[in-house]
Amino acid sequence: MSVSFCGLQLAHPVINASGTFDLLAANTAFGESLRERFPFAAFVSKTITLEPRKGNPPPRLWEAPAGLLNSIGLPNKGLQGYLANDLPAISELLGKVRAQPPVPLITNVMGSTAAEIAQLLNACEQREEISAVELNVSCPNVKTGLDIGADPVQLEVVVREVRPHLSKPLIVKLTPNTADVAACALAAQEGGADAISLINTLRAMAPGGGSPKPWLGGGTGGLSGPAIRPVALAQVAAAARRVSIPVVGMGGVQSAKHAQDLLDVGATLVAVGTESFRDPSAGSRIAHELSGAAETPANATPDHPGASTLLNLK
Ligand code: RRO
Repeated sequence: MSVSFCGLQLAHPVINASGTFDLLAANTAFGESLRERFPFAAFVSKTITLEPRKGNPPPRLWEAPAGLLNSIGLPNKGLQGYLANDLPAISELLGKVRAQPPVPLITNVMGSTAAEIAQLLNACEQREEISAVELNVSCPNVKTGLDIGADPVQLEVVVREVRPHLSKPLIVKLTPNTADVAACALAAQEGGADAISLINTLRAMAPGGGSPKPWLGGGTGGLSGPAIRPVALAQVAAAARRVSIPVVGMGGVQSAKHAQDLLDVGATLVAVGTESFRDPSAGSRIAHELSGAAETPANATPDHPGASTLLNLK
């Protein structure tokens, strides 16, 4: 089950999607059992920006049919707050996790210009607790950031410009809110990314319940969860066909079957996101099931009866 990813040795192919698992809160809630059975083979931090951000006004969440809409808006302590407070705490905790090989930390960063991103990468370069960086060019909840990731030409220019600021592996997290995700994947690779990850959430809106004002404080939000799983599969497959660097696939993964589907279309790693809110141990459950998944014929246990069964069509 162990996997080599951008020079990192991982115990298995399951990691977390950025922003979907608060490690410090989970430690307070689950303590020793979290350290005993850590759900992920690598830990990805929530997105960090240069300056502190308060995030979007509430409400920030809406339960969609088969999914979750978020308009969190990147609340974080900013680079200095992260380096001084969260990074030491996260790294101390990861050091106490009983896992072999140890669980590396991937820090997720976002900036609205190449100069800002370069500053973030410079800081990550200097901290040995950080094994790799994921560059978020795909948050649907802020005006900046999305455009860089949606336009392959701009994306390649930015990745190429910031690349020299980091000798560690650089993963570029792509947006699904673009015309041609495979072109963006290739642009990230050509700019110098060591890996790509996808998909982030799909831009969506919750109704205002009779009011023209939408429910979420930020207006629109990002859709995640089972609803986006087929979109993720299509986009991961398209991206993996176009690039030669490793791909981290995510989007609605709830079971080993869903993880295996992404691995089958070319992902090297799979990230679990929304499912961890429902079941914080989902990562270890999926990794465990995945280790035996090869014994199950691909179509032996369909996870959905399918339209023909539901409609009683033969
Ligand atoms: O914080 C957020 O609102 C957020 C981020 Br940074 C992201 O990358 N994806 C998302 O759905 N929400």
